[in-house]
Amino acid sequence: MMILWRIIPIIALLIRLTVAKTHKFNLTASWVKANPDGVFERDVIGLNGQWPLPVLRVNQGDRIELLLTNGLGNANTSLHFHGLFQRGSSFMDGPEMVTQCPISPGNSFLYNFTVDQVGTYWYHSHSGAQYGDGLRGAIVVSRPDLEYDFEEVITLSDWYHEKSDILHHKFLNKYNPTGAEPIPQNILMNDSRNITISMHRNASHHLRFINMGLEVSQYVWLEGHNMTVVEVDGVFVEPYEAQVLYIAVGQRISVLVRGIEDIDGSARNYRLMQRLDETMLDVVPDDLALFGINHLVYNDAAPLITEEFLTDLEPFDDFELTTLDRTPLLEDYDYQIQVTMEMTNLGDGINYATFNNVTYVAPKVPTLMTVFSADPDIVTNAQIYGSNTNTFILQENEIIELVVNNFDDNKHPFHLHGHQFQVVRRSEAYENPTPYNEGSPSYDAFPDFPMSRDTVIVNTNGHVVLRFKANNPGVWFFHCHLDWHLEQGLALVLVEAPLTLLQTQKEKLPSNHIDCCKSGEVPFRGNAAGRFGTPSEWLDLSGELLQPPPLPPGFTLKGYVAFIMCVGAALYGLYSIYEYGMEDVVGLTSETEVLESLSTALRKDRFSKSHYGADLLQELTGQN
Ligand SMILES: *[C@@H]1O[C@H](CO)[C@@H](O)[C@H](O)[C@H]1NC(C)=O
Ligand SMILES: *[C@@H]1O[C@H](CO)[C@@H](O)[C@H](O)[C@H]1NC(C)=O
Ligand SMILES: *[C@@H]1O[C@H](CO)[C@@H](O)[C@H](O)[C@H]1NC(C)=O
Ligand SMILES: *[C@@H]1O[C@H](CO)[C@@H](O)[C@H](O)[C@H]1NC(C)=O
Ligand SMILES: *[C@@H]1O[C@H](CO)[C@@H](O)[C@H](O)[C@H]1NC(C)=O
Ligand SMILES: *[C@@H]1O[C@H](CO)[C@@H](O)[C@H](O)[C@H]1NC(C)=O
Ligand SMILES: *[C@@H]1O[C@H](CO)[C@@H](O)[C@H](O)[C@H]1NC(C)=O
Ligand SMILES: *[C@@H]1O[C@H](CO)[C@@H](O)[C@H](O)[C@H]1NC(C)=O
Ligand SMILES: [Cu+2]
Repeated sequence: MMILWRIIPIIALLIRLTVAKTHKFNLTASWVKANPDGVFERDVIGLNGQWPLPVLRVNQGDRIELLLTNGLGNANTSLHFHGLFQRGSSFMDGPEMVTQCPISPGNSFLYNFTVDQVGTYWYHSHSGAQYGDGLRGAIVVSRPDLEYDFEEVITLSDWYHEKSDILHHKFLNKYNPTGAEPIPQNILMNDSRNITISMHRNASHHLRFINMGLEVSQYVWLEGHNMTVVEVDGVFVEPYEAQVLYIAVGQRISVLVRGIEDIDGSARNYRLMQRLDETMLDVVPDDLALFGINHLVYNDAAPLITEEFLTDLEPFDDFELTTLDRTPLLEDYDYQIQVTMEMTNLGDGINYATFNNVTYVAPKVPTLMTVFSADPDIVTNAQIYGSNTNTFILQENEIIELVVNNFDDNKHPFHLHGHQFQVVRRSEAYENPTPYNEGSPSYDAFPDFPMSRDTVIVNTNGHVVLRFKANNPGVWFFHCHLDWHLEQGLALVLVEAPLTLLQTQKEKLPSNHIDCCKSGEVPFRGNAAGRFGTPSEWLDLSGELLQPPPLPPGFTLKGYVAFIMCVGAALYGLYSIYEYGMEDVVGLTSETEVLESLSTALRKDRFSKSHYGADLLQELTGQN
């Protein structure tokens, strides 16, 4: 009897751990009206007519069955579960033309997978820059080992008044040859502005911050309170005191905040500040609110302070964090991938982003479908995945080192699907491109217990070195999460353990996948060009989608004039970029106007270093 009583609680615990729940969601994406910044009402993508979107709360081991119906009428869609590994279910990862066909209007797709992680994640459309239209929300997997009294999920984002597809067309345009990114119109917290959070004296508050923006990183700081960082991107870290957080798009940081202990009855309220990192913007329009002023409320009767609360914007450095489980450095890689990213113009005059001179162009067949339709003897051949997709084959269980050299005057948050990576080296920002120099005696040794996360900032003109173990067979996208840059092709694809993937996951692929391709008339068999059959047919890529040819060397007179017009128009466009409209551009026709706008613009660093070469611009304007 005694023994039985002792065992019962253990059995109860085991049952609780093993009886995982299935969370069913039946969601239709459709256009609804919303005015999150209180300034402008626009169409956003709601789910079942609601926006903002719900927080998906689950426990580790639970299953999510999310049936997504595309009720948009005029756009494809898809859903990615940012940060979740999708171990054994790589076909549920979501990015269109990588792991699935786009869900065309009127069709449905069932995302069905188990969540085997704990922490703060989010879901978002992975069709172009569509999540900027609001198809994004939080996923929270509760953390039983952490003690706190109250919890808040707090989302951050930049906000555009125009729809993403319209911005996309203006952005990827020969009239924008410098690739100036669209400037957002506002800054949001929790899809709103000026929000209030109830605080409790001497209580422990767990705040989960998620940057769901399209482009701009944000600083976050509190008046009168410190923060203890306990998690970044689903990775638990040794408690780390911080005053200022810096959160790039795609990243998450969870903190504990203790409510003020000895506050008397006339308790005042405090400010929770957020600020856009305007160094990521080409221009900062006068009327763009860089700050958001939000409130930590102890006393509803006390006033809310509406002035900005300023501080030195010195965020803690995530490179200094140590994972809570002190996972040691992955020593010695088996396979190293080095990529150099640049922004450059191709022959169509549009500004693209490249890795090793190749801009990602989606294949005709989703890459995972290429794996699943290939024979074992050809599936490991990188050639079938296309010559314009930046695809790398990873051998199962190898230690991979991924080096990213940033040859651009902006910082970029890179995100890897299917993994968390160790950040073993991250350079500072530089004036000029400074690639990784392996074995350089001037570098610090790699940390013994490196920081790990799924989205990392590469500093301006600097580099990062990332390591992970290829133990999750799948097709994983690695891309800049600054989504305008993804649109410019700043992506590569890792085909991880293709043979195992083919042998273990093909049989699990729901027929829904193929139906989705069929209804959208997207081929789902063959190589990147949609060819299959004999081995030589598999290796024949004729008809694959390719990037435009390079700009011709040296400009013809005609090209020269066209060039001036384009640059002039774009620079003019840049200065009226808040409107970001082509209408503004067409007004600029006289040569004088063009040259005037050019010389003004030359003061902007970014242009003098642009890929047209400073020489040409100097020649045009007579400046040095
Ligand atoms: C999902 O909801 C739609 C519309 O409400 C309904 O027609 C459909 O039967 C539901 N599907 C499932 C699987 O519950
Ligand atoms: C949806 O995707 C298909 C396949 O990529 C494409 O042909 C079609 O133009 C897309 N539809 C829209 C509305 O973007
Ligand atoms: C989801 O996947 C599980 C495991 O493969 C399967 O048992 C279940 O039937 C699926 N759910 C639906 C609605 O198809
Ligand atoms: C923020 O909201 C509070 C409460 O609704 C209001 O008193 C305050 O004026 C607002 N501040 C701004 C800047 O809108
Ligand atoms: C923020 O939004 C989420 C999701 O809508 C909600 O659960 C949460 O209560 C909100 N928090 C605050 C402080 O408004
Ligand atoms: C605040 O909380 C701590 C720890 O829970 C406790 O030791 C302390 O007495 C509390 N202070 C007050 C003023 O309640
Ligand atoms: C915040 O941390 C700083 C530095 O550790 C310390 O000086 C300060 O007293 C702390 N503030 C609060 C409100 O705990
Ligand atoms: C990219 O192209 C340039 C010019 O053709 C060449 O110098 C450079 O080595 C190439 N870079 C890579 C990484 O292939
Ligand atoms: Cu980028």
